[in-house]
Amino acid sequence: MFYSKEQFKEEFNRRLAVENGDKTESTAYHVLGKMVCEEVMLEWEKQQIANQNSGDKQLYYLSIEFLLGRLLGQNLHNLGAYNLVEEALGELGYKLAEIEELEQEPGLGNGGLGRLAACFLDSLASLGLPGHGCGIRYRGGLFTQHFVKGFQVETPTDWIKEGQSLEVRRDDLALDIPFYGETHMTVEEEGVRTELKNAVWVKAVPYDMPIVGAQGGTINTLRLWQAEMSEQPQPAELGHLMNELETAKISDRLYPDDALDSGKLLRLKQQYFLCSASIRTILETRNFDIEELPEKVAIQINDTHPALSVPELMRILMDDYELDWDKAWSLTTRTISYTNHTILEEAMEKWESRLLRQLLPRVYQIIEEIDRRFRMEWESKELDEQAVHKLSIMDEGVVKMAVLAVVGSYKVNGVAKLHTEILKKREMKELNEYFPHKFHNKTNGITHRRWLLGANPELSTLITENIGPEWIQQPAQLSELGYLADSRPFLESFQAIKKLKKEHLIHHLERAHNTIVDPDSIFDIHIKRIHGYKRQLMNILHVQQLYKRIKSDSNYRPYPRTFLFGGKSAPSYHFAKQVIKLINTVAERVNNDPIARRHLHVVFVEDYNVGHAQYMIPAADISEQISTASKEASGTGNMKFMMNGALTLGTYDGANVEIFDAVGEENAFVFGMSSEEVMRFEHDGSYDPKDIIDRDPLIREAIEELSSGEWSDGPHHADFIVRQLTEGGDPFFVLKDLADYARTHERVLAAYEHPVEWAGMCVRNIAASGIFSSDRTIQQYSEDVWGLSKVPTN
Ligand code: T68
Repeated sequence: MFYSKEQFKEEFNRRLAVENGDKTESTAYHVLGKMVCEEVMLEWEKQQIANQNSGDKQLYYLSIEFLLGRLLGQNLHNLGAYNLVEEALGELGYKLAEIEELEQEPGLGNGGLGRLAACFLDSLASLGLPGHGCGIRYRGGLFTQHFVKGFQVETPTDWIKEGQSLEVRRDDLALDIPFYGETHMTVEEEGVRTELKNAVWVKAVPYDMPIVGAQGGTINTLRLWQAEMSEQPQPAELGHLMNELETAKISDRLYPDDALDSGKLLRLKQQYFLCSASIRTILETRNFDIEELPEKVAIQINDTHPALSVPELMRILMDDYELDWDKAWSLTTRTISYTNHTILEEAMEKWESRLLRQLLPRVYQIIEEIDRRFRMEWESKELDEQAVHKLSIMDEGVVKMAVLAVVGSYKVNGVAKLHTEILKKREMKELNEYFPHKFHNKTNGITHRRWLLGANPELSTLITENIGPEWIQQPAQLSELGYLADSRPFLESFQAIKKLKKEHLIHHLERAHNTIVDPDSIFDIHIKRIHGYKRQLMNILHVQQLYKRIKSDSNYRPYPRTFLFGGKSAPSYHFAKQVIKLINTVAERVNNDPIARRHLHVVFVEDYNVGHAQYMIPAADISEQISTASKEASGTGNMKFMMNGALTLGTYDGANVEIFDAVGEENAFVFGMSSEEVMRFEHDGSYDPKDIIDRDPLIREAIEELSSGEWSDGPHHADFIVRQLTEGGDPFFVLKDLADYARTHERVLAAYEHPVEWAGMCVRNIAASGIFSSDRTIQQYSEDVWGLSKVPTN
């Protein structure tokens, strides 16, 4: 269907005619979606069968989130049909870009962890490696964010509309998952058998989506599980625990509110549902001897949400396959590997034992046994209290999922060099000493197909015209651009494209938000989840300072800047919600001031998502990566900006450190405390924000204004923020880094006065960005952890 323009047009028109001649964009979207689907399906089915029969090792990537973004354009690109379809549709009077906008993006994720999973799927298929995703088919993705009087208000998002064309429900592969019940042991000749009796069942139905690799060569599968009422007989007295409503909740929402026990239990149900269904389907469709499991299957768990995979695989191997503990343990710990994405204490998952015991009695028993055996191994050693605590899976009435994941995996990785070092030397020091060969680093990456070829076709074409097309297959070849960083004509073309991408963003913002932005201003962009450690607060405090200076000093008339923000706060995260309100309040004031608005503009993009990011990143001049050093495990937005020729204004944190190394600090704006300093202060508790407030008049003024209610409309919304910055001890060192941050912005302004040199810096960033392609990351995982071989294609 996609071989020639004429053939495509003919087929497209034929199908359109069947739709009663309706030529709206919406019909065109559905027709095109169906055509892509049919193109993919046949080949996909063939490959699924071939994969199954080949005996080649398969990877399963288990993740509670997959933040896919829109898929129509990605599939057309990867089928190599995008340009053909764009032209053909153009001749028929349609704009492909506008048709693409009709797709509701599946928001099955929240932030970096989910988007990473999506980039990895793209790279696996594009590198021809047999790697599949396993997740949950939430009916509602992440909530939709609205601003009401500047506050974030959440409404549910229903991404599953009728006729999602690229998924297939597989009733033939549905499974029943047991919850609750009691364990029964019987002593038999061969040993003790354990069974779960009186379980309450939930049916898991898989919906499969094809993941099309570049050049359409390899098509892998993303399997998303949906919870439905089971047809198994339910125990009369417990059936109400999984009635229709309770069952449907399991795949209803991503991250249900876990303030109450009922919410906690629901998250636990989701996690077990994902692990159990995925592992069962892997084992039940296998065509190899169970003892060969580690040679045939790799299971990667994306953070600890799927860590119940460890006891669940044990349970199945022992109870269903009747293997003894040692054999089951050996298979499990040679099959599962784990990626850690955070060291933030509050994000380290701990489940109360009483909840686990109640919901999953057999799994709980196995966790107890894993803990007991592991404890026996190290108990004879002389360990201090701290070490005992760090090595305990079960501790003070909770199960620590990260420790369970480390003990049950053959490899454990952090997601950037600095993060891995912090894991090995501090957070998981004792575990690393105990398992010296387990820990390794795999610096994150992003798919250049979506973030450069897809989001910035103009820049991609310019690159190809100048260094040839090899970089598309081998992004490291982008380094060839380094030679052009001093070439005037090339830099001028780059500048023209940056301008064009700014115009595209402006047009997008006008359409989506009714906001008008100055195309000649510096676009300074801060997009990511709203969180204390990501320090959106520092950014907006700096904007406040600039505003004050413009108002009070008639000689200060800096080059115009537009500060763009985007991101959502977790619904129950009060501090982050106050920061959102503050940004919106500052925006309102600055944007409505006749003098200030010539120099400053603040735009907070509502309901930030992958689609917005694809407009914002290519238009950026400055990429704000200003987390408190040591807190951001890696960051991946930083890589997307770099690849599109934005300059990083950032701290020595996460993958920023590797970005600075790759491009040279002279091509970035580096500031702030180092991770050692931060950790030292945290350790000795000697940081007191009051010292800074007393010493620095600008900061004192900023705090006083916040306290006085000057930056609040109505009641003192900023009180909470002020308290955190003062009595709260300023846990993210906002005040400590603010002055250096402000000075660094002055450096940015000075550099921007030299457009040619600036463009040269941008080009050096693009040239150095190849190593941040997720193709590199996946290649390394494949070689060091998974041991995959390329899928042969014909
Ligand atoms: C992110 N983690 C890291 N976690 O913050 C980021 N949700 O530095 C890194 O680049 C990225 O992972 C990919 O490695 C998350 O996104 C979560 O979203 C999360 C953690 C716990 C509970 C819920």
